[in-house]
Amino acid sequence: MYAIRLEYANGIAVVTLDLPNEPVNKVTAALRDDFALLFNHIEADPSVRGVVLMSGKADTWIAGADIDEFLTLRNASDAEALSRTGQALLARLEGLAIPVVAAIHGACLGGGLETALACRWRIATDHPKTVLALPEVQLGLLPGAGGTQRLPRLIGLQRALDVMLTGRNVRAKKAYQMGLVDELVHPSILREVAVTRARELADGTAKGEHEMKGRGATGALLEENPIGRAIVFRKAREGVMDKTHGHYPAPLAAIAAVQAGYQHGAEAGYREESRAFGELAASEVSRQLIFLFFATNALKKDPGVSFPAPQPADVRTLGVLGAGFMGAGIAAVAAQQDTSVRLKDTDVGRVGKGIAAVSEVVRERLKKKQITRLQYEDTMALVGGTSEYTGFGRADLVIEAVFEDLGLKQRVLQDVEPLLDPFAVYASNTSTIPISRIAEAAARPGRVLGMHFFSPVHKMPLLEVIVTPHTDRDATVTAVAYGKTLGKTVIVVNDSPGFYTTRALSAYMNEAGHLLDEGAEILEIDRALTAFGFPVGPVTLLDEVGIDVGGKVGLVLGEAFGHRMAPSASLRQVVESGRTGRKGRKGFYLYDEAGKRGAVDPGVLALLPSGAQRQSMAAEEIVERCVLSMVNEAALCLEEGVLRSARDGDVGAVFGIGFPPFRGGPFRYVDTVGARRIVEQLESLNGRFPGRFAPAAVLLDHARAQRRFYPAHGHPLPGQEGGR
Ligand code: 3H9
Repeated sequence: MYAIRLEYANGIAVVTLDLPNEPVNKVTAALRDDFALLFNHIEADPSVRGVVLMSGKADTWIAGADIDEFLTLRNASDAEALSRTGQALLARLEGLAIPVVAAIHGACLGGGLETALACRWRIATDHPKTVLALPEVQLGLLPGAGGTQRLPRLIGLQRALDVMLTGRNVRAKKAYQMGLVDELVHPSILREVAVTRARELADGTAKGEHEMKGRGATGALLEENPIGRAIVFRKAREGVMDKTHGHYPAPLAAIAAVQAGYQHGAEAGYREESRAFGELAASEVSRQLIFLFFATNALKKDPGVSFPAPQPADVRTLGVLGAGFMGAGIAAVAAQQDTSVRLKDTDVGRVGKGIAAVSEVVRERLKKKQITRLQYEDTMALVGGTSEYTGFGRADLVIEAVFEDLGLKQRVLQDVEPLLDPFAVYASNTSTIPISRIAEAAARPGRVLGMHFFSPVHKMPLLEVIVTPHTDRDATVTAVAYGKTLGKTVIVVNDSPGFYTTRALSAYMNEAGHLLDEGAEILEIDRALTAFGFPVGPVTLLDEVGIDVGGKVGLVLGEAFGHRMAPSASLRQVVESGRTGRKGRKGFYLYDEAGKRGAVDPGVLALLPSGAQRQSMAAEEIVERCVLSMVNEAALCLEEGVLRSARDGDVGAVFGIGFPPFRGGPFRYVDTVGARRIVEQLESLNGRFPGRFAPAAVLLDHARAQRRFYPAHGHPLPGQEGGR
């Protein structure tokens, strides 16, 4: 067999899955063939009394179906057939006359968990690497190998829906509590315990120590009658609609497949599951989400510079300048990766507040029981505060997160630079100011770059690293590698005002400002863009990031790019009024004491050039103008070389500024709509608003040559890895 090793231990077949030349086990066609051979073999050999399924990989048990294989599916019926094959194979596993024990260490995901669900007994190692999940919804799919039917049977309807609809990772301990696994063991005894259990199950001497232990009384009551279940299903659908606004069909399809199983029996449930799997796998949404999976994976391997890349330096000590919200956020994620952090601000009071903010972020994990009290204390012990520059001489990397003011940033750099190791990397966390301008103050500009984190740092997945023509390649790879250590998806962009993300976002927000100038309703603007798929509308977002911050960014970009990016009159006037948005409890919307958003603030309307008289505007007009502003700006960033690739532009927009994931990103959006159509729309808008919508040359080229940014078929990223 190709991917399976077989050993025998006293009548028990110990099967080790180990797909050659692959970092993870995944259910490829070869592995499916091996399973079929294995079942034949076991059925033909009466001396085999039980089976243990183990993994030969260090950190994964099985990472699910082979996502690459999905790219070869031509249509919905191909995908439905794949699901049927998976179901049949696992039905065979479940139906074996002898017991099969899943001995799980590492990631047990998607089709991997579905395999474990078809086993008689599941043992997991109590280890941080062991996580169980059905992440299919994150790829726009549903569990297609029986998961929608077996999981509710095992752990109850409500828990199963939660696992399936969120796709979240369930750690081993939690999995045990909810009945998803039957036993927890230390990794060193996994094999031994699994073999013993297989033998006991074969002998009929195993104790059913864990029968539906996790189900609470409320869950059971609601779930055990059709009326209660109807409530659960309705609530689940409502929850999905609230979260997704109907843009993601997969979670709704998963609910329907589970429901079909309850209402019409397992056979009907399996049929519905594979039918829906086929339909979803052929959908545009799934194609976009799978693209994002490959794009983020490609970025994991991208050193951030062209090959051959220098080795990144180890970052053991990090200096953070500025103990405000961003500085503390960066310090918190760094300390959680065992980096020793020096947090510096001008006085002890500010430093104290910063450390308290770090503690709050780390404490959140303690509250969620993701870490122990001891781990919390160990993490906090890594964070030291200073109002001098004590300890900065040892820093491998310094991240400056002071107020957005060029003069201040240059002064801070000049103050600290003489104290640093000459090879230390100096990063600014500015969101707008060109790094080259900050680096003008440096004696060693080669060590200076930008590390643009997004707020809140511990939650936002993107890091934008900004390099100037003078930045040393080894400084870039160090910043990129450290960003990955912090768990971020990292894109590298070339220096320019607003870099990529701030610039593309500003173009979009500014167009919303122009709509306000013309008298559009605030609510209509926000609603149109959330309906398009943004998590919040642009006016709400301005309140969230701070109107003052938006005003400053607008000035810098207006100065850099002229008329196209000049701030709208509405923005200028609301900035002048002193409103700052949610943080000041006064913005475009009303806020209560706790900062909860209410209705549009009638007071703000008087500040807008078009006054309180608002007029309804078609959602299509709002969407077209705001979205195309962003798309065109992204295209300009690509043709100017700010972006290294369309891939980076798409990942940056989705993970940094909320571009709807199911649309793949601005460049994927152009491919979907067609460059020619996009150019026509831009030209028509440019006729109405001269100079604001002149199409980027790269779009004109693509339209003329009917070219796409990505191939229409096959792998979305052929040979796109590599760097500057
Ligand atoms: C499914 O199961 C459908 C079924 O219900 C029904 C079917 C009918 N396929 O991330 P890493 C590759 S849907 C293909 O750097 P880590 C990955 O691309 C599937 N390739 O490692 C990368 O390749 P490369 C549901 C996969 O340690 C390499 O392995 N499953 C797959 O940071 C290393 O990966 C998922 O959605 C795969 N399934 O994280 C799980 N998995 O080196 C997706 C990994 O060429 N996978 N690769 O760039 C993960 O979440 C992470 O990879 C994992 C490891 C946590 C496993």
